[in-house]
Amino acid sequence: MSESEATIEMERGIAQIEASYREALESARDENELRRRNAQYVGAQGELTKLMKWMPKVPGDRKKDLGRRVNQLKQAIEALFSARLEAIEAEAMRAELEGPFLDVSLAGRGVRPGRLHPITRVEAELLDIFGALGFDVADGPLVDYHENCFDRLGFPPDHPATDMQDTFFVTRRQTGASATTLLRTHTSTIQIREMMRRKPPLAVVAPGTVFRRDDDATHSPMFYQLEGFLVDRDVSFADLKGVLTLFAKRLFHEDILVRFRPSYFPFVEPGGEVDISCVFCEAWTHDHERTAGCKVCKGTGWLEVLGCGMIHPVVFENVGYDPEEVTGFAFGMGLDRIAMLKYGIPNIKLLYENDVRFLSGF
Ligand code: FA5
Repeated sequence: MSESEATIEMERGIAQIEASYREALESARDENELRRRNAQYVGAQGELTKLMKWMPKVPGDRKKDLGRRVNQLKQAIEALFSARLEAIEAEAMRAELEGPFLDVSLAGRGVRPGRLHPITRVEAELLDIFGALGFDVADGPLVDYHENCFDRLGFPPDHPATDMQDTFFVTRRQTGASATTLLRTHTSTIQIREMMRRKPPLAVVAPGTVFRRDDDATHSPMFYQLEGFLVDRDVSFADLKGVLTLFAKRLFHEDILVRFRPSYFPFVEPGGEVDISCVFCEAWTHDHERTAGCKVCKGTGWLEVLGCGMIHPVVFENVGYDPEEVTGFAFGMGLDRIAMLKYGIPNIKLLYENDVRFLSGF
């Protein structure tokens, strides 16, 4: 191929491209088509790029002019491409904005908030109720001394206390060498600790876990109690009845009936147990037929919820209070028992099986 042929090819190519590119780019209807057509001119295999292959053969005096024209053409194509691309994008945006509304949001999965464990809920409710009556909240250690769990509470040394509240011992007293420690069997240990620490008047509630060698549908080796006690001058059994009746009404039902039965605990005198009218057959409505068929209260209409009594003078002496000066009452309830009654949970074990439904609402 001669030099003049190369020049002619380039001239012809440039003329062809000049004649066609504008129409080609302007008639492109969308971005893809525009890019494709642009590439046909200035892409790696594009016509303008191919034209440059003639350049080495073009005579020296024409090289500069043809090179400049190819460059100008390339710039013109690129400028037109950019302008068209912008216009096409603007048009697409306008069409989308003016077109039918497209809802791109998905109905979400919904957040399912968890719930507190039934025992935690019962505990919080009780603290609210007793807090409103002016009771403070106290805590104590899970491992405590034999003295705080039994001796100072007036359990006589030969008392079968450790049978009555089958105890897990941590250490045993070795001929007086070291104190006996145990997993507390009731929260009454906190009565002793708080009374030794503070002077009356005082009104305290103390929730916490306690441990006994017990294991059946209504007894667990670890369970929760809430202890309550109030010490002041002239505290009477009427105060105890008033506080516990109010507690039962607030926790369960305004119309609930409360019954006090005599019972024995070494640290109270007189001592009693409190029954509430059954919350399942709603025994306070006196629907005798319904109560007769109730499996929860076994037809009696009553459910036992706690132990209580007037604090024994011996306990006051053991903590350094003068029983001639102060009187007081104490009570202790099983929170598991109350949670089971409140939420209709048939077996205490269910509370400790980590069944996630207990935390997701029921
Ligand atoms: C006591 O533990 C006394 N400290 C309560 C008390 C305090 C009486 C102050 C007087 C004055 P009792 O052993 O009855 O009492 O237990 C109290 C409650 O704990 C019971 O009514 C029952 O609801 C619950 N309870 C007892 N053992 C278990 C167990 N193994 N599992 C679940 N709950 C239990």
